[in-house]
Amino acid sequence: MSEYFKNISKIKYEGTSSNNPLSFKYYNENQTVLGKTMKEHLRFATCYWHTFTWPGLDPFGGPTLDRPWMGSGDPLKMAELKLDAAFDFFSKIQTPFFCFHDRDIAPEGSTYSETKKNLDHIVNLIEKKMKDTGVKLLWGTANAFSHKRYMGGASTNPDPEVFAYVAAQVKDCMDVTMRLGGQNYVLWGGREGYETILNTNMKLEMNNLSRFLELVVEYKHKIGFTGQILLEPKPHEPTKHQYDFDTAACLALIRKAGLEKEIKLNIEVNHATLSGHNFEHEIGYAISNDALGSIDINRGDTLLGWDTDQFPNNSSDLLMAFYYIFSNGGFKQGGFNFDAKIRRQSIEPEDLFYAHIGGMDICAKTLIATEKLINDNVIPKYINNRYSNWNGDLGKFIHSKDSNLEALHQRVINNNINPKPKSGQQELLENILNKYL
Ligand code: XUL
Ligand code: CO
Repeated sequence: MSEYFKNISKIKYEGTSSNNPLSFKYYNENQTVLGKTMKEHLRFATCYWHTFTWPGLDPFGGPTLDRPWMGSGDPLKMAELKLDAAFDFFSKIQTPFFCFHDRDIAPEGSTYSETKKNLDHIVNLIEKKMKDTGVKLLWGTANAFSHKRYMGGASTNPDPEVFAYVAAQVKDCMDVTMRLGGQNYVLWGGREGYETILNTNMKLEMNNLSRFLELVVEYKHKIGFTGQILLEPKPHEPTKHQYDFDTAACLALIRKAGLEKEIKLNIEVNHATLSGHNFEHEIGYAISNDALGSIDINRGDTLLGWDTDQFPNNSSDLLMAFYYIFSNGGFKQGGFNFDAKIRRQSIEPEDLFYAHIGGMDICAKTLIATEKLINDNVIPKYINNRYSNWNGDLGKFIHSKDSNLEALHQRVINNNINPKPKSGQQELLENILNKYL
């Protein structure tokens, strides 16, 4: 048990009649929904970076979160203190998984070798903590965006030495992720984009990014890592134009490298909205292309145009995305990672618990609604009916090898084809959905 969370005990399910703020109202890990327990379906992960490393900065203000491990002592000792608190938190909030960046768990040293030594030291401790607590690793990732060497990008940097450096860093991080039994490895290209076309060779940068993806996949097979490799789309922030803008842009990158069988996507709610889509669109697009790997569950703020990374709190933002995910079998290796942070005024240890309890409860509540929506079979009924003519003679002919523009031209004339518009029934469907919220 850590000193920092010593006043908080393991969070229990108490149901909606409970007034205890440190209890779950909907998340009952052993409750069966859609044939599996909530724990098995939701596969929640706490993220190391926002929950334990972010000090409460914003562009105008300094740190507000006064955690004991954020003091000015020996950085490695601080990392150990943070680790104790983190595993105490995971065990009490009961997310079965956690996720990390290499630099969240261990400090950067003054040389590459020193950094690696720090990482190995902490990973030894993490391995022991994972054994003692049973908490598992959903995914690991490398921070290739905070240090100034990466200011012009990592694998898309104009300097090949930076490419080599990030290759070394990702190799170590993949080794560590595999050693800790990670079920996925995530690539989020924080600065894999550019600020101005005035100084940018876009073609070279994209070729280099493609080469980097090839090297990652090749190494995965070399070491026998059985986790999924996931690319995480984000349109901008920190960089103005990012090559991994959204699901469609990521799929284009993956296809450019010929790796569509090897790389899937980690889709984040707030990144979806920042790219001008909504979450369900990004989920639906990925599933339709057999590319959904995992999700980062959070939300933005409609009045703020940046990545506020708030905890989810609204079922109507999530229901259709959940519907898509769970009517397509849910996650096997992926999960729900809370890539979310508390507000900078939420300075007490309890605030971290309230945030995760709220996020886990809203996901559980939405999962229960999703079960009803799936079992009532209402949406497929409308969709199947809308597309039903594709099962008929003409639909089949269009996809047959006998069809071509001339043959279709002939059919329109011979059969006097004269399509009649039909209602899309959007309002009716929105009213039906309302019953499940
Ligand atoms: C940044 C973001 C990252 C990735 C992992 O917006 O979402 O935390 O999830 O690097
Ligand atoms: Co994320």
